[in-house]
Amino acid sequence: MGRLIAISNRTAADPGARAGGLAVAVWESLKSTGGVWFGWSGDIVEQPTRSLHTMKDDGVEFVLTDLSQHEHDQYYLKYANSVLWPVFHYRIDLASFDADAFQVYVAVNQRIASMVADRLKEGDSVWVHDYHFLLMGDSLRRAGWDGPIGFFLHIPFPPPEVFRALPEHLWIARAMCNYSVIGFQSEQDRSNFTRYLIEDCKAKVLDDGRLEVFATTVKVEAYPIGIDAESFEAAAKTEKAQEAAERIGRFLGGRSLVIGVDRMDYSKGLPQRFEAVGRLFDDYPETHGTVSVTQIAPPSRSKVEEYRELRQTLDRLAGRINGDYGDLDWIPLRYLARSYDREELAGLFRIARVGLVTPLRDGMNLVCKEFVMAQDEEDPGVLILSEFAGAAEQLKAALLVNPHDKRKLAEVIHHGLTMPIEERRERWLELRKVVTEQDISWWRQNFLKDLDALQTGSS
Ligand code: GDG
Repeated sequence: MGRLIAISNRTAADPGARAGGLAVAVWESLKSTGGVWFGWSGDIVEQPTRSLHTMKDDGVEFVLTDLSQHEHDQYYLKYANSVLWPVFHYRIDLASFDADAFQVYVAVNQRIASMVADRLKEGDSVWVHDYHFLLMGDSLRRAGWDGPIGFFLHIPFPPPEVFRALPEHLWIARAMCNYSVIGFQSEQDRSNFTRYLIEDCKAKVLDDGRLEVFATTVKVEAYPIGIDAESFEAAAKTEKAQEAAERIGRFLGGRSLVIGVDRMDYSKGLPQRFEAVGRLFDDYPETHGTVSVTQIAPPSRSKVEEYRELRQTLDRLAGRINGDYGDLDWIPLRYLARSYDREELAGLFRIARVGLVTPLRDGMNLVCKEFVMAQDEEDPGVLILSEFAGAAEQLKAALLVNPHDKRKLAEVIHHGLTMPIEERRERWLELRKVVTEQDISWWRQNFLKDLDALQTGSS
């Protein structure tokens, strides 16, 4: 294989950012091919120049650009995070449509494409990540690159009826068809995108499954992303993990722990989850004083108005539940708006009786896979998973729920808390098998195999 060239908004240029599975997976591929990783430096400057930050680490080159304040506001905060993020999570109601922001989004995709195109060599394969760069394939083609370009969307792709709400839907879809391979997290996303291309763009499905559309062919597949299962399992057994488990154990005093860990984002279904927890305490008095729910929710993208509102809603709901049910020696629902180390999270997952992962919509959701790998095989906890997370297509042995149905969710939490050990083990073994077999390397290899096949075909 030739060099792999990765493009993503944020890169792992900072060694501290390499702990996550995705960063490690991309890093490994880049290392083995002497590849290059392009993206945003994370800095905002008055006036971005064409001067780039470059650095080399372990054979991998990073080429990073700053964003201007205007680009950061329009491309990143507005178009990517206040238009694409809500619409792709089926939340047209939260989108702030903005034609000017789209123009800046186009310009940033083109600017980064030109900085990439200058450095591409024959034999390279390009791998673009996520919703910040939907147009990158098209921009690279315009800049003269005709080699393979793969694209992986980490968030959901909505049904055509929702996608059409985006004023720029046709522009975006047409641009996306310049990718050679488009990877989605789930069959649901793949079928949503394919249906849009068939209904709106007269796409034809070829015998080999590829789509013929806009006078080109594109491979559209689901490649569900995994985690570094082995390393997360090991993280749960570290000293740091044990210390975290002991700390929370002192607080629990023998009570059962129900845990949730999510970035504070409206897609994660936190208000609905809190309301279901309220129902749990309303409907099952035996949980009073015997069950403690801890939600860890590190704030994210705090500049966007919806996140501030979400924070207020959660404060109000937690206050209500604790006010109604709390006692001198019991806090029913603890909500911690801060982040913890990966090992600490693993330690908390390990001693939890129930893991609550109930997004309203999620591309994949990695937390549920991490929860599975952190469990103690002698006494595994129960995973409650939203049917609207991409992971639900793989993790069928979880207790699958509709997060909007709060009464039912309360019932399922109760069921999880009282599940006999035999059933817990049986379900966990099945979940563990899927998470270890379909891990991050499996994902990366599947995607790159399909991208490489095009390289071979084109050479
Ligand atoms: C996007 C898609 C898709 C969370 N709190 C802390 C912390 N985390 C870690 C988790 C997990 C990661 O962040 C979150 O990943 P998710 O998959 O749950 O969600 P998104 O951030 O929305 O990710 C998603 C993913 O991309 C990958 O393709 O699965 O659907 O939305 O690893 O453990 N990590 C640390 N402290 C925290 O407090 N260290």
